[in-house]
Amino acid sequence: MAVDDSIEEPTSGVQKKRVPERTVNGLPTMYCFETCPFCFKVKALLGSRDIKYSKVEVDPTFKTQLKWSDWGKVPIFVDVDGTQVNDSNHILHYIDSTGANSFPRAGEDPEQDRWMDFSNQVLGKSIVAVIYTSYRTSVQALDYVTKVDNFSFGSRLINKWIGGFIMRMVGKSRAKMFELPPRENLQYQLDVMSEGIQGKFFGKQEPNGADYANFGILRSMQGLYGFDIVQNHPIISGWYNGMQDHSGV
Ligand SMILES: N[C@@H](CCC(=O)N[C@@H](CS)C(=O)NCC(=O)O)C(=O)O
Repeated sequence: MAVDDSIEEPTSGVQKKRVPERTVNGLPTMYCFETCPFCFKVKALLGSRDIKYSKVEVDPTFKTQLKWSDWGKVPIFVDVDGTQVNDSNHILHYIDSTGANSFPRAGEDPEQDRWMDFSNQVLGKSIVAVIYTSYRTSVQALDYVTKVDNFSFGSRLINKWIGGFIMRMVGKSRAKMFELPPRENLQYQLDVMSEGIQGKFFGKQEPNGADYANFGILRSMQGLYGFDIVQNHPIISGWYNGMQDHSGV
């Protein structure tokens, strides 16, 4: 069968085509969901660096505000010159490289790379297994998410109840990825993560990409079921508070 290679798959990272018309108020612009863990990574870095930016809250049901983009996930970052960057860890590197340039680039520091990958591959999935550990905790989370995210009034209730059911299924499938039950697994993953924190941060004296990546994931859990595991962790709780002070997020 012939393959149409004129159709390009959407890719992560910096895009060739610039989209200056997608910036808002002449500022760097982030397309996000308010409660999205990957978006919190970027908000934390922007906050730490005191970078002014515009936020476009995407409607999670129809994603109307992303129709212009091949990449259909949040976060998407559009710089003032129209440079579009997709995918949270790529966005962290882009923002740092065009500003303070204070943490190693991808491929330069295997430890930072390892913990940045960990944020998506392990930590993100571990928190989902905990937050959506039962139908009750799932509906509780969706009640919050549908109030805070940009859902239209009409779709809020449907998303709370049906979304709660769907996310319970997602939670179950995430839980299957780990040997331990969800709460014990998160506790264990935080223990593992503590090994990467050298001094105050993964980046020693100052946060690096691994700090923003993992903090963002955990920040999205604040106020939800299971956050007590983060708050009570002997190492992670102090690091988390330090990141919160640093970023103001
Ligand atoms: N690898 C991506 C994952 C982004 C992601 O999955 N975002 C979710 C929101 S938390 C999303 O946009 N989901 C909508 C969809 O996939 O249609 C990143 O790190 O930015």
